[in-house]
Amino acid sequence: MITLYGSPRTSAGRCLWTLEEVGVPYNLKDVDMRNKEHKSAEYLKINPMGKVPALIDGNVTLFESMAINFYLADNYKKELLGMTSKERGLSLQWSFWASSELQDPIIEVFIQKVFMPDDKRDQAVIEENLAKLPDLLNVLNNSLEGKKYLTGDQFTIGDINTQSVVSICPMIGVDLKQYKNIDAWLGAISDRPAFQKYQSLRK
Ligand SMILES: N[C@@H](CCC(=O)N[C@@H](CS)C(=O)NCC(=O)O)C(=O)O
Repeated sequence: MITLYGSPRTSAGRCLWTLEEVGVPYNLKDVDMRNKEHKSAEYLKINPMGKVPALIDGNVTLFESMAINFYLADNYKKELLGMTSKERGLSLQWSFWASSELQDPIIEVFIQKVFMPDDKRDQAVIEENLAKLPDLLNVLNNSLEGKKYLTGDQFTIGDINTQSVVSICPMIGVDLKQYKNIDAWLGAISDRPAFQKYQSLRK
């Protein structure tokens, strides 16, 4: 049985969603981060980075949420990788883009707005990073023109990995409705039963 370490409202969430998409049984094991369980010697043997998520599947132990998602698709539902080389390339492209280009400015703002106490909040960091988002979101919005998903008609891990970053935007005050294609893409994703199950687990 697969074990996923983490909880739905962390980076483990995108893996939980993928587990629902592939439809295999799994255990979700909460890691008590308030009590630093993620830094315990026992957990560091599973994820030496001391972060969630991590996944154990038989003799396979993995960390890095987006890599876990590619592993799950490769093993349990290959179509989620993409059906053609082009789709697989696009799925990877958007996953790398989400983690290396889009995620950093979003997380910088998220940390300042959500975690930082009022007296420590750095408005300059917020403004500097918010200013990066329109260009990035326009790249995504333009690429989605005339497409249901990021590769076209085929839903892939690229959609999961990218949506899981884009979906933080409303929490930091970025209105996605102004990006019409992104808005339509989020709507198409929200119709998926696996996504709905994942959302119910976040509550
Ligand atoms: N690149 C990693 C990031 C994981 C990550 O930062 N997880 C956070 C929770 S969302 C964490 O465990 N933070 C604890 C820490 O950094 O000490 C991934 O995608 O798996």
